[in-house]
Amino acid sequence: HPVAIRRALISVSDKTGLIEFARSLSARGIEILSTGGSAKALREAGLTVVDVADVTGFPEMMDGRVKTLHPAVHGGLLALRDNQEHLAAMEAHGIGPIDLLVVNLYPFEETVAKGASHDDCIENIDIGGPAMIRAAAKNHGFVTVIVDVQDYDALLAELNANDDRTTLAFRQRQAQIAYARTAAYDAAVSGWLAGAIGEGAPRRRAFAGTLAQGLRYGENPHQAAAFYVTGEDRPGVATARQWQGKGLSYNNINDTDAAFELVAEFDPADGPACAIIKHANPCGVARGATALEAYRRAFDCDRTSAFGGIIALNQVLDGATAEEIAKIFTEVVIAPDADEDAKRVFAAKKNLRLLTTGGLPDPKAAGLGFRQVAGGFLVQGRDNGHVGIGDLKVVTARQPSEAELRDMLFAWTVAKHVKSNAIVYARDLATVGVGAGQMSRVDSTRIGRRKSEDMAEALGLAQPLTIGAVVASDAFFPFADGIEALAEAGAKAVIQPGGSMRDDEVIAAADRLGLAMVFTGQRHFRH
Ligand code: 93A
Repeated sequence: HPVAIRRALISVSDKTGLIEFARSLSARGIEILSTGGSAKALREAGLTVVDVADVTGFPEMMDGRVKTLHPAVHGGLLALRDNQEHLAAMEAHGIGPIDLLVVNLYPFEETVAKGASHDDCIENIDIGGPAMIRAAAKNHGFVTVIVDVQDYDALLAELNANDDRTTLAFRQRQAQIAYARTAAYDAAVSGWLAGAIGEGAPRRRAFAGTLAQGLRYGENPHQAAAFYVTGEDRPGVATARQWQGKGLSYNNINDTDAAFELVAEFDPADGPACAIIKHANPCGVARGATALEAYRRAFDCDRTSAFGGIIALNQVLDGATAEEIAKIFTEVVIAPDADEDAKRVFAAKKNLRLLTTGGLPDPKAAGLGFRQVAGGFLVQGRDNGHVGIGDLKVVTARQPSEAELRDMLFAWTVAKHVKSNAIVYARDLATVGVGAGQMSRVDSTRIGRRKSEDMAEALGLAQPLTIGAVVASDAFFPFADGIEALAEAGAKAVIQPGGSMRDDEVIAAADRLGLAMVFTGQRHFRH
């Protein structure tokens, strides 16, 4: 089904590459119809263009809201070229066929992203563009549609290879891209409206992202992958600037996100914090008087796992911290900013990627999370739960000290970002043992303890740092055995949601073992 192109309609907001592309079309004898701004740009470049207004017999009106919405355009796009009735209708109404449609839409997403006014955003909702795109894509049996400036070259190559015609395969592929574009566009409008009216619930929402980059592969080399961005106004890995190093991999992006979302929990006004992530779980998180100290303390939680990890800071990366980080192999460092010294230090480390975000996301902000299941996907509100000191309920005879309370809230915040079942041992605002992703909570307590014992041996400490530590558990203890295991590890205070059927037994065990325990009333499962 190769189809020749005789008449094209060009209506583009993004005029990148337009002139050169249109010249190529013109040189092939293709007639070009165009709308106001596009026609002007083409004419200024010396091209011959027919105004759409002359085709429709109507001027562009209502600030351009109505320019291409006319049977002379839509009939030309939709008519079946092998249908006698359609051809007769064209003839009767003086409608000429349009064989190629080149449209890119009003920049709605960019307008929202730059914080434009409500009216500006509304005005940038394109109606005529998507209508034409959908019409041309429906009629891809005869019509070619191009919606992305990146596909101009592909079309020219197609014409070169097929004697100035397009194949059905090419038109189908472009139609598929076209519908992906209009679907994403409408989803962006719906998402923006949801934000404007405070509709945070995941019901009756359309979801879509814009392709940001293809990835070399997914979690494993045999899986294809790509990175889509949603245009959400949230500093993080999707909007970060990369200063050096090769492109991020699928796993890098996932881990960098986990690292940055975790470290963002710690307000820089309270001082520096550092998180080191491996396989989406933290292997060390700490606060410190300086970024350097925070990094060293995070590193000392589990030096073995930190190798090849991803590091996030909640404040500017400085030269001294960069130098310390550069001592071992690290995949990615992400921070709100990095000073010149830090950039200089990292410049020598070709494989290390440095990302800066310009700020920290608000961990309490609403948002949506997605998870794919066979044949569908689950949507839920982002886990933006937060527990303050006033929310804690002491349930044991022993009252926790102020230092213990401070460390418990720290451990609790970290536990929110550890895969369930999560057990986090902490002291002096640093993790000293993390048990992640186990099917049994008791196993997580044991793993955290063993990690701490290994580090004590490696660092030549007299005893593991879990002795005297506080512990956070992401969900309640169903039985007393978890508390017994923690006491055995030497922990002295526990923070957990509470709410188990056997809370009485669990509290009695804590009392018997001399532990202080607080309930948060909130759970942080993470899978
Ligand atoms: O305001 S619209 O929704 N009404 C229309 O009839 C219409 N036709 C094309 N916007 C419309 N367009 C859009 O105008 C195109 O999608 C394109 O983004 C833009 C090109 O306008 P110009 O050629 O004047 O720069």
